Amino acid sequence: MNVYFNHDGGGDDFVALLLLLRMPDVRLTGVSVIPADGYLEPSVQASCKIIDRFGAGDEIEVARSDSRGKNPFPAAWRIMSFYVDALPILNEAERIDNPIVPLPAHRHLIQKVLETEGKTTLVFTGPLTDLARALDESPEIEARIERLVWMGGTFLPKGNVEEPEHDGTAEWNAYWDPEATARVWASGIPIDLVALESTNRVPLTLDVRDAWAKLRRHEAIDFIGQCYALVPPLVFFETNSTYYLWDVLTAAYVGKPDLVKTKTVRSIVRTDGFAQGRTQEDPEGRPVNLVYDVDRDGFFGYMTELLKQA
Ligand code: AGV
Ligand code: CA
Repeated sequence: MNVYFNHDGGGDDFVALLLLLRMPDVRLTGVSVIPADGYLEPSVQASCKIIDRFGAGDEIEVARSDSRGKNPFPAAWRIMSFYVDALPILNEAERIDNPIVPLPAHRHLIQKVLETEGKTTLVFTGPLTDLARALDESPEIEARIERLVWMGGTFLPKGNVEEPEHDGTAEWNAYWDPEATARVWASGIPIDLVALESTNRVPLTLDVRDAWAKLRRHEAIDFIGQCYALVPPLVFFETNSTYYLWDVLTAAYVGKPDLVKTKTVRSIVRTDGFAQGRTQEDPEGRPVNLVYDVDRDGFFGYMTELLKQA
């Protein structure tokens, strides 16, 4: 399967990259980074270092996005990209071998989709801005895209945006750039939506951390243990900063679709006012394939198996 991966530099985005690198059936045709839940430079550098260290010798072009969102992420979350980039396990080598290309992300996406033989699956674990811009610039790419697998959205009454001028119904990746989300909805690309319905079932808990600590002799598991040491786990109750394995589940679904349950939902995207970024059920809306449930133990088992081999 040809996969083009666009991520936004959150802690779990890097773990998703690592998982995609380890999947035998996935051929990564390119990676791009949008500075949404992370800062641009450390997220780009960390991506290259992860490919160098865990990518089995493959070179995978990494492109920087020049997109900016309407509703920025809190700096307290974005700062994690600097911590991940500075982890000693990613800095043992004194240089970065993996290429960073000058093309902006949306043009890089267009180039890779057009030059790749056969169709490409897009995996997005941040906002959809680069895809929306790519579709505006080169609508002909649509026919060459197999589907979009996106971590984003929710149809639950409560999303995960807690901001003063929002009603709380949206998920952050959709809210960062509501117009881009709506642009992708307006396309004919099949969408697999790894939404909060399923990601809410995979919070980072203390038992998960403990299990990884025991397996830290495997380099890749040591690495993710360090990444997840930087964020607050779910102990007593969920808060706005509770960490889930959102993007990691999204990557795992690409490699092992039978871990989840899906159903078709018709929906629209709100771009206005207090509910902006909300994905909302609507009988007239476009169909999406909603990932609404996950086999939690199966997911953690699959993830661990992939990383043990690294
Ligand atoms: O809404 C989930 C998305 C995922 O792509 N991101 C984090 C994941 O990378 C935004 C987000 C929501 N809550 C967060 C987030 C939190 N508590 N910390 C960091 N990022
Ligand atoms: Ca993300």
